[in-house]
Amino acid sequence: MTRALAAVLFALVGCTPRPGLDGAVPSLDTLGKGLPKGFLWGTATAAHQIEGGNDNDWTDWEAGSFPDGTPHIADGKPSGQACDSWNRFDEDLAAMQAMGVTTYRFSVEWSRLEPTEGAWDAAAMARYRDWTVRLRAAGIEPMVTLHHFTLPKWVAARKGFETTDTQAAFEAFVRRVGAELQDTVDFWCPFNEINVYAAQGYLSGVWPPGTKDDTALQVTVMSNMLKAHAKAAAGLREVDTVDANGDGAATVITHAHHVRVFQPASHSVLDTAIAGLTDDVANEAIPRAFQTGRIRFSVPGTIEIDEAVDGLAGSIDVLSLNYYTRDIIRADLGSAALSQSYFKGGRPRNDLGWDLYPDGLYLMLKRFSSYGWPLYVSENGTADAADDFRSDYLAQHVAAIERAVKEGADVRGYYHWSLMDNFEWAEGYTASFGLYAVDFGNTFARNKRPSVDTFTAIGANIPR
Ligand code: IFM
Repeated sequence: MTRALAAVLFALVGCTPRPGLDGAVPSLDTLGKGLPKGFLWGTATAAHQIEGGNDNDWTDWEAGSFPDGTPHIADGKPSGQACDSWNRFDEDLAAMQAMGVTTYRFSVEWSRLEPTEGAWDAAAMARYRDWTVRLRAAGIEPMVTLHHFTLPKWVAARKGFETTDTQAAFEAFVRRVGAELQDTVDFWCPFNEINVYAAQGYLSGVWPPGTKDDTALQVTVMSNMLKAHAKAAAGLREVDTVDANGDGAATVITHAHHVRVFQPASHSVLDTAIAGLTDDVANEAIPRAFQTGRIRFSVPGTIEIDEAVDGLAGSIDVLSLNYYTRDIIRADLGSAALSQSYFKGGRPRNDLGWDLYPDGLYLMLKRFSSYGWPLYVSENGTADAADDFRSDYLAQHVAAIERAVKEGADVRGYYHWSLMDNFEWAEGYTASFGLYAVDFGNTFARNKRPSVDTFTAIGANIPR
C-alpha cells in the first residue's frame, strides 16, 4: 500500500499515520468524546520536583555521589530552586487554566509542614491551604498526595519506612493535613508509587537511602508503607468530615500505583516464571493487599510475607494507575532482582529510552478493572524535550483509555505527568516531562509547548 493510499484510508477512519510512531494517531476532532461525562482532566506534579528550596532526605542525597565517584544526580545538579513553584503558584494556576484542566494532583511536603517532630509550620500549611482554596474557586478539583518519595530528615534519620515506628509519625502528619484542609480537599492519595520507592531505594540503590540488592528490606519497606497507608486512610476518614465538592463523599482515598507491562524475553519456562514473579511483586501485590487486607509478598529463597493487617481491606475507594512503559524481563538468578530488565529494541522510545507502548495502558485498565474499584490514570506522560512526539503519545494513550471505557472499564480521570518540566529524581534536569518548558534558574517562565494545544483540544471534547 502506498503512503498516499494509506493516508486516504486512515483519513476515512479518522486517523493519520505518522512515520516513526507505532500506530495511527486518532483525530483530535473526536478524541475525548468517548470518555464518560464529568471525566476529570488534569495534570500532576510533586512537591520536591517543583517547589524549590526544600530541606529533606533528597537534599542531602543530591549533594552526594556513589562509591565510584559518579554523582547521585545524572547532571550533578541538585533540585535547588526547581520550578520555584513555592513562590509561583499564580503562574502554575494560570498555566493550568489556559489548558482548561478540571483537576490538579500535587503533593504537600512533609519536611516543610513538620520540619522537626511535632513542630508544625503554620505558614507553610496556610500556603497549601490557599492553593486548594484557589484551585477550587477556579473549578479545579485538587488531589493531594501526602508522600511523594521524600522524607523529613528527622524521619530519615530514624530509617524511614524500614522501621515500623514511622507509621505513627506518618499517620500524625496525615491527620494534621487532613484536618487543616478538610473543607477544601476530598481526594487524598497517602502514597505515590510504593513499589518504585522501595525498588529504587533498596534494590537498585539509586535513590536514598542508596541500599543496593536488599530484596528483603525492599519488600519490608513496601509492607510497612502499606500498613502506614491503612492508618493514614483511617485517620483521613476520621478527621475530614467535610464534603468539599458536594458530591456526597467527604473523602475519596486512593493509591497512585505504578504499573508496567512485564513481558518475558523469551518463551522459556524460566523467563516466563520470573516475568510472572516480577509482575506479582510490582503490579499485583499492592492492589491485592488493599482488597484482601493481607500483605502477601513472595520472593522465593529470600522473603515470604503473609500477614493480615487491620484496616487495610477497603482502605482505598478508587485505584489510580501511573502508567508509562513496558519492560522486557530476562531471568538472571544470580542477581537480587532475579532478572535483568530492558526496553525492547526496534521500538519508538522517549528521551530516556523508554518504550512508547500505549496498548499497555489499555491492558492495565482492563486488568485492574477486575478488582472492581473505579480507576484513575494518576500519571502518564513522556520525556520529550523537543516535543516531537508528546502530542501523539498523549493522543494514543487517551485512545487507549477510550477503548477500555468502551469495553466497560470505569475510568474517571486522567492526570498528565507533568504540568511542566521539573526535577526528575536521579535524572535531575535531563528529562523533560512537561507540557510547559521552564526557564530554570533564570526567569522560571512556564513556556507552552505545542502539545499543550493537543491536551487542551482533547479536554474540550470531554462530555461535561
Ligand atoms: O517524575 C516521576 C514521578 O515522580 C513519579 N512517577 C514517574 C514520574 C516520571 O518518571
